Amino acid sequence: MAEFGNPDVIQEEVDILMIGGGMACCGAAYEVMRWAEAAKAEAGIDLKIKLVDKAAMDRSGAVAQGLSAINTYIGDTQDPADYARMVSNDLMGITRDDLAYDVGRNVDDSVHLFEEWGLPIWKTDENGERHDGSQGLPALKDGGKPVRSGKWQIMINGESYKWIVAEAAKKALGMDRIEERIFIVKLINDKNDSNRIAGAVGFSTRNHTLHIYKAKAILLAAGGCVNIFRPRSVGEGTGRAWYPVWNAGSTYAMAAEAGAELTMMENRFVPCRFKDGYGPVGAWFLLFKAKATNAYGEDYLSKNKAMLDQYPPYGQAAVPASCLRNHVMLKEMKEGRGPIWMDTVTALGNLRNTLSPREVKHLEAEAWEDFLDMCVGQCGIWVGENIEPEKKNSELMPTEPYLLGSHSGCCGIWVSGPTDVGAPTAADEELPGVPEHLPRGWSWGYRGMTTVKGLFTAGDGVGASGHKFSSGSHTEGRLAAKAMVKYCIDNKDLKVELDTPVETLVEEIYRPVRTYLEFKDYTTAIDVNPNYITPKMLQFRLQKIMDEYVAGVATYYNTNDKMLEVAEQKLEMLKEDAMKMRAKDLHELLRAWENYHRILTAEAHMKHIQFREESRYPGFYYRTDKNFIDEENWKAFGNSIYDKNTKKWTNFKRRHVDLVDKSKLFKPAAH
Ligand code: SFD
Ligand code: AMP
Repeated sequence: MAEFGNPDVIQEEVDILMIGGGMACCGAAYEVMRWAEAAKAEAGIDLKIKLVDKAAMDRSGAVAQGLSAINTYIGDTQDPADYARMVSNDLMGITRDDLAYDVGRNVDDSVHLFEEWGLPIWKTDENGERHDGSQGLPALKDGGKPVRSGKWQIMINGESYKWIVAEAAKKALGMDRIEERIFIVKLINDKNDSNRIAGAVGFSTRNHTLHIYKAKAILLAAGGCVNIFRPRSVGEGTGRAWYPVWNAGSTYAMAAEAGAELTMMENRFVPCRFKDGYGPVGAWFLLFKAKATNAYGEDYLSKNKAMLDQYPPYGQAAVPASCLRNHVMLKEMKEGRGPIWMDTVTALGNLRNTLSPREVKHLEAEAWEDFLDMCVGQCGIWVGENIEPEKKNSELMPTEPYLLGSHSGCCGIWVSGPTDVGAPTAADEELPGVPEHLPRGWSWGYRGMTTVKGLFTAGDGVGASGHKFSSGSHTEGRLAAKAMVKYCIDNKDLKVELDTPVETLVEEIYRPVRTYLEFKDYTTAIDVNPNYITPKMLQFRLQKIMDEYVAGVATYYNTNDKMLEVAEQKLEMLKEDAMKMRAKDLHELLRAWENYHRILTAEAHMKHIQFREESRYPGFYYRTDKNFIDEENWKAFGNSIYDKNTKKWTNFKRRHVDLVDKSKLFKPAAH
């Protein structure tokens, strides 16, 4: 009988393993069966497929609470090149146009599917009036007109968004191919080719079983990274964050340990959010046309606009990048003109001048529904503080940093782009530091494949793109699924072999449990013990280091070369001490490994900031020793490789190329 500390080991061999059950993996799950069935019919190949999620797919990942907008829908008045331009502008010029363009040309199909599966999408009628998605107007694919909150965003009634998307994924894949509550701890390389993937290992968070999967192709789409920085919410509020607290950097850490090349890990997202409840601001700025002001009622974005001229060309774009919007806000806060307010009162008042009474009522309800759909905690704040948004303004605040590749950020893994969108090749060979074994150029045949053979990613995992959001992540999952099937067909005779013996894997993964069982009786208080550290305490230590030395809120997002040196030493020791984490139950075992993933992700972030000798994202972070943007030397991808044996990082540049003309974005430079 399996017991705590002595799990049953279950081994399984599949062709395709999908890790995660979020938007990207739901997209992959939906898509993969179509291609797998074709492979069976046309080539007689019967692919074995499995999806594992650490949680329950109906409510797992970033869309757990639902959403009130789909932020990427191209529609019929813009094209994928416009989209690639917007992505580049918002991420200060260093993105992969091939990846963004590819998402742009495919994403609407996912949105049409969501609607077909039952997601209510707001519509505009022939008189230009807006309606909830349940009003029976034509579907988008039949010419229905969405309600655009912004140029790219459309409004939905989306509390049950994730249920709907997960249901379609489950139906397509079948429940016998899905295992929930399995936390994957690490990927395993191939014994005969260290740059090939061979499997993954994890454990059940519900019973004492350890799961080892052998797989030819793996889609690693376990979301972004939350809680590596000390959060603004402390005490009883700890755990309140904007992005999903249960996404702990597993994507970046496991890919790095498997040897995959990471890209733009210096990038982060510091969202401007409603203070304490973390309510998103997009609907307020874009749909309600609200303005943010400083404490003295000044519209600081207009007032400080000239500040952005020192960051040409991005500061001069018609819509300044998200980080630059933070940059002007931080000036107000640092110079003592806080707090910052979202002027909800004026915005809602103005609506009465232009809209019908029915529409006004609808939008006033939306003021609440926006948060009830995706961030219910913000409604708790409003109720608790007696805020009626039509009568009382709400405070805004830049949050602690998050690492992600699908929202307004672009850190992640370097992947193969589509084969048909101008992928530059060969030129990278001239660059010093690019390791020999890596593919040259931007496409090596399988969309979404990392530099490790057979390892794919999507959504938050794909770096150097961003602004995919829920719909684009689903799309990238679908693209990866198709490519994985192709990879399996092309490698049908491949036999992968795990490079680590099963006993070693069990020993390694259950180490925190065994440490606990060995030492727990040494003291009378189980949380105080010289032989181990609790995952919670280790997390506090990580967050303190990152906050104080790697540009967290404590220093107003400032760091410098010297602070980074200190962080480097402290993180190295923390990584060592992570081996002494204890797990007194399965829940703590989960926490222990989540924290290990966080540490590696944090280390990647720090190393990349150290490598990039400029401040590319003012408003997200500043290197005060290099407080400028250096287009000449740093308009390049910052990439890295981690060596799991030596535990060292190698950082290097990859050349940046614009495939889409960006001149449309900019006004002429001011003189
Ligand atoms: O308002 C393991 N997002 C928004 N997207 C939109 O389209 N519109 C919005 O309105 C958006 N906004 C928003 C958004 C997110 C959040 C949290 C809020 C508001 C409050 C962004 C999207 O949600 C996001 O882009 C996608 O969900 C990203 O998709 P993906 O698949 O890359 O990540 P995921 O959905 O979080 O899923 C991750 C999965 O991995 C699992 N997992 N499984 C096994 N082993 C491990 N070690 C694992 N680690 C994680 C998770 O359980 C999950 O299933 S707004 O701000 O603009
Ligand atoms: P958010 O609610 O901040 O996550 O943003 C939702 C969407 O609106 C994203 O596509 C953002 O890029 C966009 N957005 C948010 N605020 C602004 C703004 N002030 N100007 C332009 N776009 C914005």
